[in-house]
Amino acid sequence: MSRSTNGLLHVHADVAAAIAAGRPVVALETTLVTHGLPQPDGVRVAAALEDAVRTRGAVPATIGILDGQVRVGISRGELDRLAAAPNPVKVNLGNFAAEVAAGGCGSTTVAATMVAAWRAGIRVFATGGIGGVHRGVTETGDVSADLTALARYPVAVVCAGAKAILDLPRTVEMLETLGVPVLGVGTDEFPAFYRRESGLRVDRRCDTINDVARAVRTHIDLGFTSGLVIANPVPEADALPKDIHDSALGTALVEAADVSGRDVTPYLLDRMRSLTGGASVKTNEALLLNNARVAADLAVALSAIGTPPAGPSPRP
Ligand code: PSU
Ligand code: MN
Repeated sequence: MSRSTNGLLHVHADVAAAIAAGRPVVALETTLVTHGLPQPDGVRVAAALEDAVRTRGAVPATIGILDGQVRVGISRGELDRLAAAPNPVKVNLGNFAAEVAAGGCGSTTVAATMVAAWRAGIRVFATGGIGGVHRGVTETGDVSADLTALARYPVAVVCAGAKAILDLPRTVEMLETLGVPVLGVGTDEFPAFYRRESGLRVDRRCDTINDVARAVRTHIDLGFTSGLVIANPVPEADALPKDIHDSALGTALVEAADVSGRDVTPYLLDRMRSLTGGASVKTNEALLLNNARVAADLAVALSAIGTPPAGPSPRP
């Protein structure tokens, strides 16, 4: 595979050409593939997300770490290798550099994917739901590095809000504290991943993708160096029914009492899967595809109004 090297990044040739020409590119993460979904769903969904991005006229750049190389745009075979690894490392901000230095393999979380996307000059990224402030934070102090990355790197993250396993009111408060804009795609309400409603507000509702693109562009032009949350609710028909959702979540949270650190999110997502008889995985897949499509539309709209200069923006 031919690829260009930008410092420590290994950017796939197709992705590098699109970035250089200001054509639309969408970053995709790999932790949801290795830790968020069971196999073979993970690899199948990853390929479907790439197809969804291509169908809407953008170039997908799935990001992961292979043999110490930060890959921006990985092939299907490489994705299979990552997914087949016995214990793939979940890479966030803290363990990123050491994993690369050691020549290891790992999947990138939202936080790690944002860093790689930003360094490569990609402005738009699609995931399922961002990490945030965990329930019981006053005891555990568990706050996802995704929030730290959102405060630091100017990438628009299209997501179905934050995962409902989290403390959503505290997560929204933290985004406000960090100065991360939260734009609702056709909604006033911050979405709750498997469900559309949370009772919490977004900073601003955007009813067209051009409204979102203008807000993102203006955020960058004003010199903000933070990311943005583009909150795109799961389609109504794909949302988990409230009773099923609430009872599964209640049980999963009780069961997770002894789980800590990086294992918490994968554990809860897996418990939701079995407690809903697999329905949560179908919902997760549907919201991921919906986010990939909206992210591609956003990348196309941004490219049409003139993407900000390629490459990382200057640090303040
Ligand atoms: N979205 C999904 N499934 C996932 C994730 C997001 O639909 O598994 C992953 C992302 O990679 C995110 C991570 O960064 O969950 C959050 O983990 P933590 O709470 O440990 O920071
Ligand atoms: Mn954590």
